[in-house]
Amino acid sequence: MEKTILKVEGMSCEHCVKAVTMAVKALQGVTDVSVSLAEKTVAVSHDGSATVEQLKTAIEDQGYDVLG
Ligand SMILES: [Cu+2]
Repeated sequence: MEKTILKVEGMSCEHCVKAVTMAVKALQGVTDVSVSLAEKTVAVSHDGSATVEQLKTAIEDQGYDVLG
């Protein structure tokens, strides 16, 4: 199991949290998604089936900027 923590700009409310969580959880091998609005982070627990690039794309597709 891997844990990837991404810095994400633009999330401001529970709707954003839900949109990002749902989008990332839909990717293969993702078991848990934890969003912190205060720290602007998205922590993803996954088995490596989805690449970090795919995680980033899923978040960007929802309209948010992934800084790293
Ligand atoms: Cu929002």
